[in-house]
Amino acid sequence: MKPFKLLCLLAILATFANGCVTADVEVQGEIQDSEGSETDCSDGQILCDDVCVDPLTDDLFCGASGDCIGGNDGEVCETDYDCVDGICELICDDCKIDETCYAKGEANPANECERCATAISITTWTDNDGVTCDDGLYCTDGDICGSGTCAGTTLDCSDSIACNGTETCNEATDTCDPGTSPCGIDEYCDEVTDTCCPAVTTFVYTGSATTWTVPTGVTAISIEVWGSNGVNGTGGGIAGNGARMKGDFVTVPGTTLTIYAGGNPGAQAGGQGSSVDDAGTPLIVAGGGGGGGYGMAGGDALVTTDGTASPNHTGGAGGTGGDGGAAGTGAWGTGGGGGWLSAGGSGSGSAGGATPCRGSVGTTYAGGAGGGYSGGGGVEMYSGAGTGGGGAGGSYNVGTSQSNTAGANATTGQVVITIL
Ligand SMILES: [Ca+2]
Ligand SMILES: [Ca+2]
Repeated sequence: MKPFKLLCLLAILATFANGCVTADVEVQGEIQDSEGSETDCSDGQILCDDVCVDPLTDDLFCGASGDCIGGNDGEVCETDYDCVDGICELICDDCKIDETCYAKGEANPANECERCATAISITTWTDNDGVTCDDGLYCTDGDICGSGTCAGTTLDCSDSIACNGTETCNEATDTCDPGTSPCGIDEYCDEVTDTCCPAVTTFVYTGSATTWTVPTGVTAISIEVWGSNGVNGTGGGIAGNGARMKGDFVTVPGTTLTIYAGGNPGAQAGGQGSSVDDAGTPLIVAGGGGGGGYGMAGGDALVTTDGTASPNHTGGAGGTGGDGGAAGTGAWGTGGGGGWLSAGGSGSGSAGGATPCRGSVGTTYAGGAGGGYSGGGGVEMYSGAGTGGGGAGGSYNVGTSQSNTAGANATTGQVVITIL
């Protein structure tokens, strides 16, 4: 007979010996151990691996039941887990939220406006109001936590200048974008005074150079220059016209540009070139026309850089590459027109035009030469040589969006600067 069954028989016999008849024999928990002896586990415990354990609290046999073998042996609780009521549960020192432990004060990884506040709750997040945060939006400012949510106030993109328009925030590009200026088409926004000012400034011939300083905030201008015509000759000799040159230029605010609007002083003089330069470096030059000779026309100024010789008489060559033109020979030969870099050559009849871009004066039968980026050529003149008009000055333009016209100006020169 096997020991277990012997045990049961003895128990039954003992019951009869006591005079009690019962079939309600308590056998559960009366178990034989591996050495062959019987082991009693107290109520609520079961024998697992030869040891009586409480399956409700035992970390090695958590939730075990019955014979504690195979699928009845419960589960082993891992580190940080304790067996509670037969189930392995995560044990946290501070907060335990959604089966994860968080230290006291630790922020919710999914919401920086919530934190573990053990004094308030160890099982749910607590609002972390009043701390700075980032709502991820460029167009909000001063982001702060409130009611567990991060939010800011609308970012003020205004530059406090009205005349350049109202800036707006662009969330897509994380930028404050400029507005549309309320200034009129002929005005620009002066950001210093916050005033719409005339965009166009015109300079006319005065005989002297003047300056113009690029206003604050102005980064682009258009310059249009008109070279002066020459002076008509006697006997119906029509003077040549000046060139017109126009271009757009990138500017640095505060830069002072030098302006000269050409004239045509002197008898039968060649016209002066008109120019704008930045500290001696020419930006744009419009050549002056040649002075008229006796009954003979002066040359019209071209839009190319070289000066021209007399259109109708032997004379000096036009200057090239920014130099003055050559003089005409002969007792009354006229001087060449001045270029940007050098004066025109002097003839016996008149001196060369000065640099930069001044014309030469004419003699009785010969026109003076126009000035320009390169000077026009003077006219050869001596007794019996006939008559002739002066050569014209060349022009120059390093601007963009150019618009240039040869022989466009039949009066004295001017310079027009437009703020873009
Ligand atoms: Ca923000
Ligand atoms: Ca503004």
